[in-house]
Amino acid sequence: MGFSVGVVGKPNVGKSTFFSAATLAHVAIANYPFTTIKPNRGMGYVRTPCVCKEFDVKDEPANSACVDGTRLVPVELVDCAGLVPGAWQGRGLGNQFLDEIRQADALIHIVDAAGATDIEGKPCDPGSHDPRDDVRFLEKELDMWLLQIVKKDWEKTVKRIEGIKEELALVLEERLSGLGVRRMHVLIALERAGIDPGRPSRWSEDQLLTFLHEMRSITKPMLVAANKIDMPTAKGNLEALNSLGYPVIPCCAEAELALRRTAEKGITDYQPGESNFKVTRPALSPEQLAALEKIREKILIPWGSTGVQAAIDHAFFKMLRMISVYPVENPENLTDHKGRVLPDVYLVPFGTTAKQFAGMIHSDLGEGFLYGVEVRSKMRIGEDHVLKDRDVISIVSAKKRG
Ligand SMILES: Nc1nc2c(ncn2[C@@H]2O[C@H](COP(=O)(O)OP(=O)(O)O)[C@@H](O)[C@H]2O)c(=O)[nH]1
Ligand SMILES: [Mg+2]
Repeated sequence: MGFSVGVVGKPNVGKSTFFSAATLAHVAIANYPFTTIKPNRGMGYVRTPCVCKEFDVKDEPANSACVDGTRLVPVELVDCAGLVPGAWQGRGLGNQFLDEIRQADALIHIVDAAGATDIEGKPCDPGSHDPRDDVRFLEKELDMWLLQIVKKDWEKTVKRIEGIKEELALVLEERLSGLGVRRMHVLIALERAGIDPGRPSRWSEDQLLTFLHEMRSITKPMLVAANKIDMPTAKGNLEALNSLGYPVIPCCAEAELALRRTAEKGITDYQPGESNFKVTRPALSPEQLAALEKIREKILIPWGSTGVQAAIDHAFFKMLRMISVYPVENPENLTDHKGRVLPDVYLVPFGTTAKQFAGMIHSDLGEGFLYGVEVRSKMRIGEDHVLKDRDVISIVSAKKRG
């Protein structure tokens, strides 16, 4: 639980606009888990087709919302400090930036696809800056930062591996646990870098860097939100951005913010992620109407959506491989102990077992786990049963929850 995605990038690319739009929830989600949080942390949500339609019930969501059969599940987003060259050496807000990245499980890299800001984020002639440089620059900053951390006691690390014959994967897991590095990540990165894990003393600095580059791309998966697609110079840069090996999602954060604001005020009927909206209140000036029509014609029709919601959904479902699971107490009428129908949905990592899931709902439920019921098939499931996306699960436990 508690996965978060960092919104990162150099200054002036639209990080705060993206973050404001994403965290401006137009539907009330009653008891979301992030009540006291820092100003640059906020709640956005992911969208998933709700199971209410399939089970043909009217649901009463509690920890999430259901709008026309789409479940909106709260997730945490972080508006990270702007990245400046030399952040890894502590330049600018470098330390704050890296600390925020350290805590994030995945990154949405906002890039000015229009090339209207230079490498430091200062405005320049649209089209004159190559946005691919921004991606390479972020990679370099993160890799150099990792290198610096690892090099601090590299001698000692080498001794542990070659002297005491400890496993490199175990040593680095221990050293870098604060960065979310697991043994498996180290092993995969070693394999990809093609270097000898038994003899780190023989690695060149380049090899060490290659290894850390691979490890970073596993522990901090990243997508590129190609922002400012409303600008004429953006379209031509998309193909180039696509060649860098990251998922690229065309995006117009400004349009999403405008649409969510009008929806909040009841001026439009707009659901984030949708390809259209309706003006519901006619009392708009011709200028306001024209601005909204422009968003429809220049963004929603040609691109399918503003890309903001798509980027968040992609980060949680495709990069972090989360699945949505609905716990219910009563498998017959899909209610909880208060009689609410399908009240909650949990986002959990793919691979979560029935017993782990029980423990996420309540520690007692996990400790006293007897068996579960997969409601769709009415089959009993054991503690090691691996859950699937959109499962509805009832847990039977020897301990009643609190
Ligand atoms: N044309 C255009 N401008 C945008 C878009 N998103 C943000 N901006 C503008 O870019 C500037 C910087 O935005 P901001 O969100 O403060 O960037 P940050 O420094 O990365 O947080 C502001 O003038 C925004 O209005 C967009 O999708 N299209
Ligand atoms: Mg900002």
